[in-house]
Amino acid sequence: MAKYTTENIHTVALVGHGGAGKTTLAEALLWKTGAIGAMGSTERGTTVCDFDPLEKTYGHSLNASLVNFPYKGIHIHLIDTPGMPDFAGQSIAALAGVDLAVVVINAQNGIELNTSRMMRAAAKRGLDRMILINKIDADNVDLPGLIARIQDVFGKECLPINLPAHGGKDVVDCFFNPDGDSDFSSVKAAHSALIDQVVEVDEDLMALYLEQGEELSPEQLHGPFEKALREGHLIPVCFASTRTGAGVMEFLEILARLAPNATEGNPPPFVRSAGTEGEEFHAVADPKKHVLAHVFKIIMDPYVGKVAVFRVHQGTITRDTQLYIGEGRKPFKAAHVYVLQGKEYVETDALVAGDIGAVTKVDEIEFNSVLHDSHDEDNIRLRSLDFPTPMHSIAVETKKKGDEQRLFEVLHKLEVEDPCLWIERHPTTHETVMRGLGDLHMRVKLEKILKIEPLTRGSGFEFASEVKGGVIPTVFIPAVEKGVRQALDHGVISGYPVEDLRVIVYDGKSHDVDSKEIAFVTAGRKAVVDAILKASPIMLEPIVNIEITAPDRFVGDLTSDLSGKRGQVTGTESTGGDLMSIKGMVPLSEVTGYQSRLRSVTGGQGAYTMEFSHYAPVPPQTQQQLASQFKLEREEE
Ligand SMILES: Nc1nc2c(ncn2[C@@H]2O[C@H](COP(=O)(O)OP(=O)(O)OP(=O)(O)O)[C@@H](O)[C@H]2O)c(=O)[nH]1
Ligand SMILES: [Mg+2]
Repeated sequence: MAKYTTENIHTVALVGHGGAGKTTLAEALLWKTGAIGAMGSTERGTTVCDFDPLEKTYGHSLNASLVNFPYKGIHIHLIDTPGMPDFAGQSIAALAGVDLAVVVINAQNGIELNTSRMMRAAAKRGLDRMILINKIDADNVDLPGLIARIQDVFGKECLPINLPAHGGKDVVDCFFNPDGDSDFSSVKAAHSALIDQVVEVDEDLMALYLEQGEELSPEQLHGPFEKALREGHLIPVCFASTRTGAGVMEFLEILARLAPNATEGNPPPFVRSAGTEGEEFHAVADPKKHVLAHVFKIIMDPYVGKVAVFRVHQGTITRDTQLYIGEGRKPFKAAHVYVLQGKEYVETDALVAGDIGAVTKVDEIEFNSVLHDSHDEDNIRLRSLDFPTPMHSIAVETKKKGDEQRLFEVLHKLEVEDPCLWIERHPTTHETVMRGLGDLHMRVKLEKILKIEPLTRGSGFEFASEVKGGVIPTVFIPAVEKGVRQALDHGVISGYPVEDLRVIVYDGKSHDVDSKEIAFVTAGRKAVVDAILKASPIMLEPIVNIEITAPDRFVGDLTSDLSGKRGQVTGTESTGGDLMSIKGMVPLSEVTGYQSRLRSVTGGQGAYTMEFSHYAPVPPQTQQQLASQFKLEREEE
């Protein structure tokens, strides 16, 4: 059986923007607790969490990875998530596995795009939140200024729980410690601010505190502290440098002593229903109850097969437990249960409520599946998380004919691992399209697959012949179809393929001597162009909501760049420090490859996200412009 109890399990996700130091922090914690003998680094590609070869190439996390370690009798399950916005699918999904989200902020950059996004996502999920300001060793950091900005943007509930001391070489606790020296602010003031905030959630304690006027003990404060976290009434802020090690032990102490245990977080939003809505179901983190576990991550491991990573919310899973999936038709028995440590699967006897573990080789399990061991819990599901809609798409095809099925299998594997990667098969063109969150997202996924290249468009229409009396000889009907296809493939008004169309040929003429195949091809092409032009066609294009974050000195350049791309700026606001967020709407066609545009405008200091908004007709002058340009090209042909 497990060597620890549900009350001793703390589950934590490290989230925040790319490059903030999450993976290095996870590594430092593993090292300090003795789980590893030496500390690796993401630059050298030697960390436990970034084990994927592509993560080593890019120097960034691309997947959420799991580690666990004991510290002072507490068992900590930690999820290191990717911070780059393109990989948000993995970081948002990880929130369903934990009770506490620690948002790591890079002291040099302040609040960045994914800082705000993950703060919001964690709050929406009802998670306890904490902020860790990392890289306090770096030059030119303004920590008091950053605290002020954090409070400005995320609220006065963000209060330092420790403070840098001795020029950032140390970090001094302000929660258990009522007094002391620090680099700025005073420990005493920070301590009272924290305690004041905590007692606000407990009237009795507040009365006692005011009457007695004496120090409350950590034991007295524990319950109210957890309550304040649950209610979002307190968001502790701590400091660290994972490079020098300052604040790492202090953070570990906080994780062990103050992070919620598996019974102290807000209950996960389960519902009992066959649909998405339904009556709420309260899982109770009790190892003796029926099993209820939720799958928040799927790994398609080339050696192990399908791996389902889940959080046990109720009950105990052993290797003999018979489990049902979702509506509970067919049970399966997990031959082995595992705990993940980076890339290692460590077999274990039992996973209790609060634990994060995995089973392998069960094909029916999907992302978001609920596993249970009694029909009493059939049709329980966890409310879905909000994922950004993948807006970038590319068509993929195999070089060799006959490899399509294999390609589809490979793409499907990528899809089941990532909630923000969609693979679609176009029913008429038979085109396989991959949709993701951005250029980088697509690039990384494509690097996983070999030998793929952009598709030449297929034939997206239905063709029928209703020719009567043989006015067009049957042998020439395919020629007409060929001409029609040519017209549709090359576009009629603008050079974009025309899709979803039914063309019926019903009449024509032929001549015994002059009728040649080429004549029918041409006739078919011209007839379609004519018909479409007579229908006064309009062109529609997808419009996206875009949010850009960059230092304020670039705002002018970025907004005018956006306007130049037929975009519309709907608002700009400060997100703290010198960072500004620009929101707007822009046609998708104008922002393909925006990543490199943004990089060149901001010198690599900008980030952006976008999601689909709606379809809108292209402006008349654009349509005209595209049309006349196209006409010119056609004439040149
Ligand atoms: N100066 C300084 N650099 C640090 C510190 N912590 C991490 N770094 C460096 O910052 C860079 C990014 O660190 P990572 O741990 O990979 O950051 P991450 O948050 O995991 O990034 P993503 O995986 O992209 O989300 C690396 O070059 C680290 O060596 C720190 O405390 N001080
Ligand atoms: Mg990382």
